[in-house]
Amino acid sequence: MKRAVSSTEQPLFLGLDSSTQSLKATLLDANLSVMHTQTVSFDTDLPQFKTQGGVHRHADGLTVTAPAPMWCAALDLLLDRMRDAGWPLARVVALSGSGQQHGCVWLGRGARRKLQRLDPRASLADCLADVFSMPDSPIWMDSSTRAQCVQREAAMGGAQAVAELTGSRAYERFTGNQIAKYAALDPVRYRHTERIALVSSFVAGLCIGDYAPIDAADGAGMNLMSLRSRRWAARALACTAPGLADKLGAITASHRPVGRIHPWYVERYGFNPACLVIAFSGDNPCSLAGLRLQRPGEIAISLGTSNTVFGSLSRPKPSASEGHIFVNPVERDAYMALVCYKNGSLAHEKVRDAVAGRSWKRFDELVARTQPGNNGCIGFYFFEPEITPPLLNPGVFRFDASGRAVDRFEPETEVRALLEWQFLSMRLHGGHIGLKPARILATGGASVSPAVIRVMADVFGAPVSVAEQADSASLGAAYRAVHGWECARRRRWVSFASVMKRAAPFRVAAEPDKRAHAVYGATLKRFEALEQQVVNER
Ligand code: XUL
Repeated sequence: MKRAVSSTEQPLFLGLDSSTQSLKATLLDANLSVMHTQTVSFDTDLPQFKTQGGVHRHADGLTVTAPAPMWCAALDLLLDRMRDAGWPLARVVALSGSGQQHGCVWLGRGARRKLQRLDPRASLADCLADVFSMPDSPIWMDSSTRAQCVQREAAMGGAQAVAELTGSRAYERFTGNQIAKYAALDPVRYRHTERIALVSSFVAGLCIGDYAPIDAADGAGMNLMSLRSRRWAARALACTAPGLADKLGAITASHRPVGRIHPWYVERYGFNPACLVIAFSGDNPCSLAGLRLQRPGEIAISLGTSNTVFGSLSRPKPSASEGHIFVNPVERDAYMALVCYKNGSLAHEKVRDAVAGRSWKRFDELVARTQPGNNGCIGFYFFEPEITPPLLNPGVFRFDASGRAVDRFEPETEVRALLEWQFLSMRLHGGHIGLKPARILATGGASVSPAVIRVMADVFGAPVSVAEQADSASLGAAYRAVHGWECARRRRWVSFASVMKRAAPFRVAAEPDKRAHAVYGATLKRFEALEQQVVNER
């Protein structure tokens, strides 16, 4: 099976996305066209891990973890499916990947040796069954580290100082606060932990059979890295846990190779032994690459398990009140601004199930029966503790046109209220950190709905294009594989834009309606005041 790619065969590129609910793969040809995609869904394909939506929610209502061994089993299954479907894996010259951000994987003493000595006769799950010093990985949905956030912010000179140093004030889900919690809970386990990886760098490590460095874009979501120098910030490490720098390893630029694929993949699945592995990154940085956001004023709205709104920035202004600044994974010396919502697709589904008989079609029909502005009705649907605005005590709140709290809306009012809440909130909070769109690129499951796209275009007053492949993170990972490979091949920085010239342009799916946009402009102040009222009352 071992052979190099012959000069007559077109090179191929692979992107992996280890997201909250699934592991996906996208295979690209040399013209950047998608040849194949494949998915493993954690709940249904790996029922032995007993996850719901890919996670375990703990009894305190705040702690959320995912079983780290599941990510190995998922990669085994994904590789089997790619092989069984006849993917030409021997032609893959580079691969890269994406991971849900902030989550961490704790690897015990001896894990590195086990990674290096993967045995092609056994699965990853079997080879690596006992490498985890903490098999339940805290993930981005966790909100249990308020105490650590308060303590670390105080140690670093306050929330604004932390935002300026790391790009964000201390957030519960950010890795540094999680490490502080678990290191204090069990210092012996912490001492016996050889490496703490992010989900992204962990899966990269599975591919190279070694510890892989954390890339600067995902590293910015830890409250541990200096945003400007792209190195670990001594002040942030000092107030987290002893000896942390050694356990975190190096930081690398996102376009850099981290190694070649391990022989395990060559022997077992027929990969090309020369296949380069480009640094893996976070799912939002990878989506930025997948949506090819380049011009100022282009912003992305990703409607997934989390909803996010983000865009590229050259001069970031980190704020203690909201949003995050990460490093841009595909532009040198650039940044990306992001606002994240926990109540994304699961909130959307809950409302659909309650009033639209579990049908997206019916949901959209109901939306069409109402007018922009929803006759003054506004709702807030916090089924889970929320990140934006920060709210640990969930609940659903509805207000009629006179601002009176009401218990329920008619089904058609309810569905529109959900969408208007999501997009008005993005306009409000995204605007605060400089995300003012001239053009929107929408991605994620709900972006296929015309009703969703219409409300989005009208709320923002900007044309919306929809990515053809809803999973922009795995596509973006594959694009980054191409970009990293080009840079490595030419031994110099090559601009991402020049590499992406070959990709097909996005088509506009909705133009904004001026009148509807004016209604939303007039609603925004009222929306902001009601949101503040809800936050104050919780
Ligand atoms: C971003 C965030 C989520 C996760 C999971 O800050 O917490 O978007 O990356 O998708």
